Amino acid sequence: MILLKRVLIAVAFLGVLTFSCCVGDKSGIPASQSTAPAATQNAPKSYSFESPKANQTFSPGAKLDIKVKHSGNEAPADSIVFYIDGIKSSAIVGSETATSANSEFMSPGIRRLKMTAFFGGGKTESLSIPLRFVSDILPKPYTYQVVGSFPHDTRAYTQGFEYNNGFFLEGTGQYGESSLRKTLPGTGDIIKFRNLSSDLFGEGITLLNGKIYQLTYRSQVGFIYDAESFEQLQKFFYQNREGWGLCNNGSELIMSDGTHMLYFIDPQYFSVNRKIEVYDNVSEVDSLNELEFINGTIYANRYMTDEIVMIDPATGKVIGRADMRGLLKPEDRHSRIDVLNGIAWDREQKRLFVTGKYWPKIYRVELVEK
Ligand SMILES: [Ca+2]
Repeated sequence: MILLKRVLIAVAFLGVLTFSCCVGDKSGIPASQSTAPAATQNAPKSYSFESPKANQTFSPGAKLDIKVKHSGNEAPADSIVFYIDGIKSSAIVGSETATSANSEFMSPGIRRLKMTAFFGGGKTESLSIPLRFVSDILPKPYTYQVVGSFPHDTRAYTQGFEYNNGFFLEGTGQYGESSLRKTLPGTGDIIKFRNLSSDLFGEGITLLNGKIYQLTYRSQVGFIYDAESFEQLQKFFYQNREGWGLCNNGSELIMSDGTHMLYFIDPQYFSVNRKIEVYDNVSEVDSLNELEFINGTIYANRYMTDEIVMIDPATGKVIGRADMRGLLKPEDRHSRIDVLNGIAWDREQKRLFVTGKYWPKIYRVELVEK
């Protein structure tokens, strides 16, 4: 059933070409709502992009060569202004058809290049195409060294994992099996435990200012507990179709939802302060799952992989990727064993712990640049 997650995360880069044509109207009433003759609204499109092409891929910083084509019987526009994601980036006048724009300020993701042509008499015409910006950074490759191991409950379908003050905090998933728990690293003993209602599938957790936040998979609801007593303090709601991983940067919750997006959320009002699109130098990096914020970098498991990616929270660029293959030894596999998921950071002693769903062990690892 969990495999259904894969189905819902595909992000297709289908070109959506939008076009609008309107007659200048100081009344502020959109042309579609005005009484302008139908012939005006269906006027031939005067301009199209020759370059770039819709969905063309760029690295931030690349010079965007823009070329437009004028067609039809109408006189050329007096001027054309170009915008990237709403920011004025270039302009041409008269019969010019080519210019360039700087994309240095672009962070990775799908951005829209829009042209607005201004004609004599106040008529304007706008056209926009999506462009795809990937990262300009080659992620550093990492491998790992196992420094130690600790017992892990093989009934724990790990969805959230943190370390705090001598204990692991763990949120588990599956309907009827979901829980929040606090365990002792040395023995695996469960010190505190709380079940979720059997109609909820627990997901990521994070500890912030004495409160534990826990997401659920498809119920679009999260829970806040007192970190000491596990008493439920509050519920919160989110728009993402699915909740996956959770961590925090000390002031905001950072949430994944199975896509390549990460959301920075106000922990009091649950508004989305901002979001980033996670890209490496080739494409978007999706299936972002359990998260950890370590020294200003977001570490993320990628669902169904043995990979942990390191993400710059300012830009979404993947700056490193750790190949964790071989961490779980054949003798530790059992019939219900599932994927690597769970990254916890001990800030005081600078120790990194990783585990997986139903894994019998938690590993303390050090990541080593290849
Ligand atoms: Ca974590």
